[in-house]
Amino acid sequence: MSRIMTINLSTADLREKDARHHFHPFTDHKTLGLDERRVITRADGVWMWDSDGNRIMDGMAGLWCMNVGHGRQEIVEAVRAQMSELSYYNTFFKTSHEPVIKLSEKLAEVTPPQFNMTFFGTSGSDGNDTIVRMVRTYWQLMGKPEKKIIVSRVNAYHGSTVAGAALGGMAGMHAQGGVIGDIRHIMQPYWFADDSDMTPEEFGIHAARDLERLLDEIGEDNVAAFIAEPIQGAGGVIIPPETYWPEMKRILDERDILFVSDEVICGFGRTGKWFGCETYGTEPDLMTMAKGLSSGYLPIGAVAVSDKVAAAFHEVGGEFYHGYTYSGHPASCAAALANLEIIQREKLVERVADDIGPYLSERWKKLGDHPIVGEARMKGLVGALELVPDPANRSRRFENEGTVGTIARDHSFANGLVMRAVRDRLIICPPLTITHDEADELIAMARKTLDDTLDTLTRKGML
Ligand code: PXG
Repeated sequence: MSRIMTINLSTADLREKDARHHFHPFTDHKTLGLDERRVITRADGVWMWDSDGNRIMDGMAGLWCMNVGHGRQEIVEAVRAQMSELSYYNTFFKTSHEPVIKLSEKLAEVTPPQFNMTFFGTSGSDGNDTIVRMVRTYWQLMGKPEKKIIVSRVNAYHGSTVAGAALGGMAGMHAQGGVIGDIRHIMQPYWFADDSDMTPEEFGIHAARDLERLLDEIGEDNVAAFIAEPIQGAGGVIIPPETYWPEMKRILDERDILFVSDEVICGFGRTGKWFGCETYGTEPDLMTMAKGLSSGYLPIGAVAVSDKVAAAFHEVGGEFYHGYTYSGHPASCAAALANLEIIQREKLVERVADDIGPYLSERWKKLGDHPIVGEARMKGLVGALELVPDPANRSRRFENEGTVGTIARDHSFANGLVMRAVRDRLIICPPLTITHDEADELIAMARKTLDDTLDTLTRKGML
C-alpha cells in the first residue's frame, strides 16, 4: 500500500506534508529543512530506495534493529497468518495465547541458561521501565526495601521514557527534567576519549572500579542493581577494553546487587554470540531485549527474568503491579518467532562470529589509516570511526563538536550509505545478512565518505 501512496505523491508533496504534520523524534525542528527530508519507500536485504528512486545501503540496519535484513516475506507471512487467526488479545487476567507461549519457550532456548521466563512489552524503553519496577519489587520481596538505587553509566542509552532517560546518561535528556530519582551514574569505559596516559587495559580496570568506589560510598545496602549495555551503542559504539567486563564481573560477584544487561542493541547475534553478555562472559540476572528480537518488523520488547529473580516473585507472591496493553501482542510475537527461526536456520550468529564479522572488521579497521580517523573499531558487526584532526594525538578534537560528524554523515548519504553520526564519530551496524560483496561496497563508500569529508574540511579551513 505504501508504494501506491508514494507513487501518487511526488517527493515535493511528501516533504511538504511531512513538514506540516509530522513531529519527528530527536530532531531540531527549527533547522530541519524541507529538502533534507528523505522519504524511504521500500527496502530489501541491506538496500533501501527513496522516493526519488535512489538506492541506498542501510548501514544501520534501520535503527540498529534489522538483524535479518529488510523484506523477509517469511516474517510478513507469519504476521499475516497470526493477524487473521487472532489479531489481538491481552495477556492479563490469567489469559495467554499460542504465539506468546511459543516465543517465551524459544527465548528460554536461546538466552543463557539462567533465563527461563520472559516479560513482554513493546520497546526497549518500556523494557527498562519494567526493569526499574522489577528490581525494586524484587528487593521488597526479599525484605530489603531500602535497596532502591540503580547504578548506570554516563553516556549510556537506555531509552526515551522517563525511567529510560533517567537510567541513561545523556545530558540533554536529563536537562529536560522529569527524570526519576535514586539513579546514580559511574564512568564509562571509553578509553579513546580519556586523556590520561593509561593503556586500554589499565583504563578498563580503572573504569570498572568506579562501580566499587560508588558502592562503598553510598552503601551496597542501598543499591538494587547495576545496568549496562555490553557495548554502548547510541553513546558511540564504545567497545570496552578487554579487561573491563572481567573486572566488573569480579566486583558484581562480590556484591549483593542485581546485574542487568541491556541487550537492546547487542542481543540476537550482533556481537557474534546470541547476547553481548556471552561475548564478555558476564552473568546477568535480567536482560532488556528489543530491536533484533523481531528485527524491527513489528514493535516488541522484553525482559528476560532469571530463575533467581523469578523465584522471589513465585515464592513470596503478591501482585506485580505492572503490564502493558500490548504485552505479548500476538502479531509481534509471531514476527519475533519467525525472525528467531531465521536467525537459527541461517546460522546468523555463527556467521557474525566466524565469517562476515571478521571479514568486515578486518577491512573496517584499515580505515584507521585515513588522515582524519583516530580509531576504527568493530566488534561483531557494530563499529565506529573516531574522526579527529590529528590521528597522532587522540586528545585533539574538532571545534564545535558534532559539526564534522554531520558533514561526514551527509557525505555518506550522498555516497549511497547510511551511517549514523554520534557527535564526531561515524557508526555502522549493518544487517547480519550482509554479503561479502556488499561489505566491500560498504567499505568503498565509507572510504569515499572520509575522502569527501577531508576535502570539505580542507576547503573550509577546518583542519
Ligand atoms: N536500550 C538500548 C541499549 C538502546 O539502544 C533502548 C534501550 C530503547 O529502545 P526503544 O525500542 O524504546 O527505542 C535503546 C534504543 C540512536 C538511537 O539514534 C538508539 C536507540 C533508539 C533510538 C535512536 O542511536 N536505541
